[in-house]
Amino acid sequence: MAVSEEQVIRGVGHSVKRFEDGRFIRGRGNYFDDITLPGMLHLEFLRSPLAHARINGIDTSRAEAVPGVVAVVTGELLAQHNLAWMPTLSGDTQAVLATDKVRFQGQEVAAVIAESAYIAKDACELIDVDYEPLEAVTSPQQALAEGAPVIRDEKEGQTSNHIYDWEAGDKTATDHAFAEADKVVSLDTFYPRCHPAPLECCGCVADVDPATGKTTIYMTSQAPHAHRTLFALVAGIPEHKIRIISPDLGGGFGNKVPIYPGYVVATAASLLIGRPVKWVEDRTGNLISTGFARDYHMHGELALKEGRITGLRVNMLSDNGAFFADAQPTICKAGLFHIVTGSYDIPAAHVETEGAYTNKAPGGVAYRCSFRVTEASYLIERLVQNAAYELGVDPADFRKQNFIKPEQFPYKSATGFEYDSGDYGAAMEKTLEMLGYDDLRREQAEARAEGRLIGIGLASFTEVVGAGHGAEYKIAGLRMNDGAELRIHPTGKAVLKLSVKSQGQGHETTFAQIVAEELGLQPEDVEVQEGDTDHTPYGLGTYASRSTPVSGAATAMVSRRIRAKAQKIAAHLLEASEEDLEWQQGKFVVKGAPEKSTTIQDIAFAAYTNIPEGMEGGLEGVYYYDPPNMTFPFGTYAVVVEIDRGTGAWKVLRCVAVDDCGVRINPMIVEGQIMGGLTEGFAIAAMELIDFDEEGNCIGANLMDYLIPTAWETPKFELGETVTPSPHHPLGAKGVGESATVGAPAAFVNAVVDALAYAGVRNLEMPVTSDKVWAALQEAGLAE
Ligand code: MCN
Ligand code: CUN
Repeated sequence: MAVSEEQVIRGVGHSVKRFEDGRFIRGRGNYFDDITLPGMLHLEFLRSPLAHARINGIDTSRAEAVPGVVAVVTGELLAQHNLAWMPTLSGDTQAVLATDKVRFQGQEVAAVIAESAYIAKDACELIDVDYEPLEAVTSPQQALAEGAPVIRDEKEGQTSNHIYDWEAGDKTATDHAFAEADKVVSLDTFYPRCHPAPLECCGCVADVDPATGKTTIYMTSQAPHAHRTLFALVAGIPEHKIRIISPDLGGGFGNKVPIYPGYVVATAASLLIGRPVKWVEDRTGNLISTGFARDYHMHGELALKEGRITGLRVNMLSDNGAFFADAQPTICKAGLFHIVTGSYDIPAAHVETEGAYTNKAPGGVAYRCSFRVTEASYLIERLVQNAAYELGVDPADFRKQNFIKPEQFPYKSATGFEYDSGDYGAAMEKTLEMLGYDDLRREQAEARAEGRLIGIGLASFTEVVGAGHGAEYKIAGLRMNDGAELRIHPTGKAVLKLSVKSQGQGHETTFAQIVAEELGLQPEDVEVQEGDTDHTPYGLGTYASRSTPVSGAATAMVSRRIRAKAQKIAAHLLEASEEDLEWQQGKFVVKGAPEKSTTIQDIAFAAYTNIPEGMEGGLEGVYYYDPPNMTFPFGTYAVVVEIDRGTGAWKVLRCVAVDDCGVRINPMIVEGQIMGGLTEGFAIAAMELIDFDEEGNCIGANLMDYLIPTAWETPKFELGETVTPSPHHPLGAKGVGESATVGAPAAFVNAVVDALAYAGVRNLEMPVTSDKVWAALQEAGLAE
């Protein structure tokens, strides 16, 4: 059972191939749609064709008469069970099925439960809804204008479409900085609505057992424990009678954080009918009704004095759709948008935000960004580039001048964050070196002389990921901390159970590596289990790149706790005192007597068979980790583009990305995360757009209209790294899952703007499509 001396434990820092891929590449993944239960029924929604209309009546009789239809559920029926409305994660209410009005196109109006999904779908078309169309409100400016129709007129005291005001920072100090400035640079920009669009849409199988009362819901959930608690609170089902199983997920990207009407109606239907009910969302349903992203109108101003940024002022207007359903910590009305000071040492900043209801789908925040960090990062990185142009200095030099310096960490930002660690200059230098920046700037000038337009864009982002700590960061009253439960079996094989839930991030591999690192087991000997609330410890789930910062820390801590017990057993086995033992990876050795040692495997066996007098048997534990702070990963990205003066099309010549996420547990998986994130960041900058016409019709309701990138469009990425450990994380790791999507959009847009900046162009709006570039070329007299 002994581990040979030479055997390397593949713990932290090893690019272990992903264990989960064995089943995925064999087509043996287990998704919710693979689940078929005896007697299972199928649910389909009738969705509203109108963005805003009063419902005068719903006639379900024709649908009910269809053979195979078991029930037609309307909001009125749900209202009898007090389920027509549900609370949102931002403390608002959201219609499960429309009762009084429809408030966005695609809103769920009624549901048909039938023997097959096809019957249900056909029957939906036989439901007659008497709509009285109302004026549609499709922008927050329109929503807040005098005389706009009040969308949420069902809410007591709601007389306008205003949702919230929120601010951060010091207004007086900021005003002062602007009064003293020798230059002010401002930018108005819009971060448009886009959508995470995971490969697998949402859905569930709800199974309420009439005999036992146990409710089992197989659902596409990034946060199964939080969802179970909310189900218990809202539906009044005792929590121990609810079991949520989040099986393999085909991507999430934030889309699977909110609770959607589909889960609620399927569960209510199963309860009422006494048979399992499956709901499978189609692509259009996913794109038009589930958690969208962004939709932020931003105005930013930098106060500049002697080449330094002395102040930042931001006004933001957010379009939240028909229900304020952002998934975000309760105290943060605009998420973590106040990270907008970014990587810069800005002494004074003030951020004012306002949210508005519109006749659009609810649920903003999702899509690979820790609660509005992308919007913030985009704004500051665009502003900083423009400031460099106005000062006539190089954008890289201007950033370096204004970066928070390594010796300033932990750094208190003007909007209230405490950055844990960073070395922004190092990441920047590495990027410039990989890029060959100085040569490239020369080539850019030469190319321009020949009439070619080349642009170089930089973005030095700082993220804030890994929420909590639990005292301040709560969602719907639930503290943001997470658990890990570890059991070492007698033969030294382990099972690790987690509260977080992978959607493709490789947790089964990386978390096993953390145990491997701490206990000297091989990662293959650790099975990682997630997603089943009956069998995993409590915690708030996977989003905001929080799995490594929170559950990763819990895993390290529970492993250390077990190691401490193992040391006691080792002392007993070696007949030595505990203090005389030294831990070497995988074994305890008697100090000064290297021949006297016992392996973790031997200790595990003894834990069940040969324990010291008075000790409790077994080798297992659970740890709930409440992080003292968030982690602040960062990096510098650089993009080089060339613009076609004949069409406005731009192509990416280079994309260099240097990331610092502290200690990397699995470098290969981290690189995979970054490449995926860069692809999405590129797509947001270049093509992804959920738009609406004046009547509130969603343009972007299918993958012909909503463009997601394929391998064909995706540029080649060159990756680099620096390592600045987080001082408060037990392994020094920071989250990384969203970094690239946060940092990349500004780098791409900055590159295109940079190609045209010499001709006075200062802004292009995302997605930067060729027609927008073409218009800019024409205006600047550069079109060919
Ligand atoms: N990792 C590591 N070393 C670090 C940091 C992370 O080895 N210093 C590893 C982790 O152990 C994990 C992966 O990288 O295997 C991502 O870790 P982390 O940054 O902790 O993020 P989460 O696991 O919490 O994942 C969430 C994040 C979010 S919020 C979105 S959105 C997103 C993303 O991950 N959605 C994804 N990446 C995705 N990747 C895939 N394939 N699919 C999604 O839906
Ligand atoms: Cu906001 S996308 Mo991820 O945090 O699930």
